[in-house]
Amino acid sequence: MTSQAKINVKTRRVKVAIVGGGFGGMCMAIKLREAGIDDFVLLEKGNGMGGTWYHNSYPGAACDVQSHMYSFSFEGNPDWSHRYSGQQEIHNYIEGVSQKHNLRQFTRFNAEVTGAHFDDQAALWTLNLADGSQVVCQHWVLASGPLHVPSFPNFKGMDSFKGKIIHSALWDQDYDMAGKKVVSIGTGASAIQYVPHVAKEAGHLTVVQRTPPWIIPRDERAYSGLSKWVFRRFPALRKLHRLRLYLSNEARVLPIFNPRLAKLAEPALKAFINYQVKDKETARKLVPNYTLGCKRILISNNYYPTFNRDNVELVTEGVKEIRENSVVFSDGTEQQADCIVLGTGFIVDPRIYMKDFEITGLPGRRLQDDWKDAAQAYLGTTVSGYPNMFQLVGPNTGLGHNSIIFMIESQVRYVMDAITKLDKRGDAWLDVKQDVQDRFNDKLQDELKGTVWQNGGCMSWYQQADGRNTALWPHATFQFMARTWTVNMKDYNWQPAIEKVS
Ligand code: N01
Repeated sequence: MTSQAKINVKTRRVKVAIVGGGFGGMCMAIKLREAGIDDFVLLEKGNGMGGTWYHNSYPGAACDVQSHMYSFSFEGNPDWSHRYSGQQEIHNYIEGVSQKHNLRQFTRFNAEVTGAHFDDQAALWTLNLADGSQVVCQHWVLASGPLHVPSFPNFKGMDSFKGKIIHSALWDQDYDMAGKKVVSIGTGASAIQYVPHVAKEAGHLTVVQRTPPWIIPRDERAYSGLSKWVFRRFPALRKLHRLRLYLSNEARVLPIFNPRLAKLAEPALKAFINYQVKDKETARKLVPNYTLGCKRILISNNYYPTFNRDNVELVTEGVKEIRENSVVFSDGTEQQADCIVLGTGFIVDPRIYMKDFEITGLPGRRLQDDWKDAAQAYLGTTVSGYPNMFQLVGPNTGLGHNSIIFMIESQVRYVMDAITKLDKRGDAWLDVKQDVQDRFNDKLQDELKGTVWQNGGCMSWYQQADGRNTALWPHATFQFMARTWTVNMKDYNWQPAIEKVS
């Protein structure tokens, strides 16, 4: 029986299926349309476009990359209100881009993909969806991003808590914190953004810190009406502004390779803490004990001053247990709580968050098995044994210093080149050679050894439990762009179309 014969009535057949409607999936869809390929579907598990920027709506949610950089190069927006935009403004931008390119017409919302299986006889992928339907496609692009499955800590007694528990990525807009006793756990990028806002609402806020982050001042400013007019009237000047921001961000890559350089900036940042926090003991607790850059460097002007408020307390003891109405710390102290806010981040290891997402490739290949030791891909985009499957922001393409949209655009260009070359050759699939992928990853891991992420004296979400960094690209972003500019034919096995084989 051919695989076509197995297709049920709920099956849709397309050339390309995209999984995820965030910046990555949208970019892919736009570039397919520009290439004249309308035979695709975008599958989004949520009910709107924007991915991270659709789901993360906690108070104070904003981007710590400048707006003119954190937007598509081909969809510049002269009207950004501030150097750094809030979630709502970014989401409005996303909606505008989506409308301009008619992306909704190609999108199925509430469409959660639960598995993907390759049929090498038909040279087709079948994607299974949670509602029981299937999509059959020649290519599929996994654009779900690494930061979409919230991580819930498993504290003793957590189930017995009678109050409200809110995760930063699943904010309950209807819950009123006014006058409540709130315990917030975690001090990462999300927490430092919502803490100042929660502090203003809550009766009492306890901030539980396991590891202090390094925080640099936010060079925030509003764009004047004149700047916006100039950017609108002279797009070249807007592009120049973007280039300037790009280069200043890119310069941050230097301390990553030279932790001693990073150390030089630490005294100034300690002074920043002492300047902003009145209580000396609290200020001391807020100083990190690892090298700047080892964990993501955060930016804020209003996080530290929050600790000058009478209703805010910093706790550095670990959480021992949670009771019906309180949180107990490792030193035995107990804090009454109406609400616990979890700023505890995301499950970022794809081997864990994709454990129920079965992917099978060429005969005998299962991604969970192939990634048993570590998630690996070639250029973060293709995986040997999984023909015509592409990932955006896959292994080792994350950034600690610049806009991820730059990486996404590079990857999408690469995927488009792969699809175009395959079509031109009339082949059925392309599959990256295993030795090419292995050499790429061995070299990458060697290069990571000298970086602040491995030598900076911290553990971060950039690393797997064994310390291996499968999250970040350890070079300048233009080096990634150069590597992904075109698909090198020699890196891949090209499978002639089925008709030619028989
Ligand atoms: O998550 P995180 P996040 N007990 O993993 C603590 C992006 N982002 O949501 O450091 C006690 O960074 C944990 O402590 P420790 C950005 O890429 C971007 O804040 O592991 N504490 C840490 O303090 C970012 O990196 C923007 O010791 C526990 C915190 O929880 C990524 O999202 C804005 C704990 C988790 O921090 C994730 O950021 C927001 C436990 N059991 C987010 N478990 C932009 O502006 C965890 N923690 C673009």
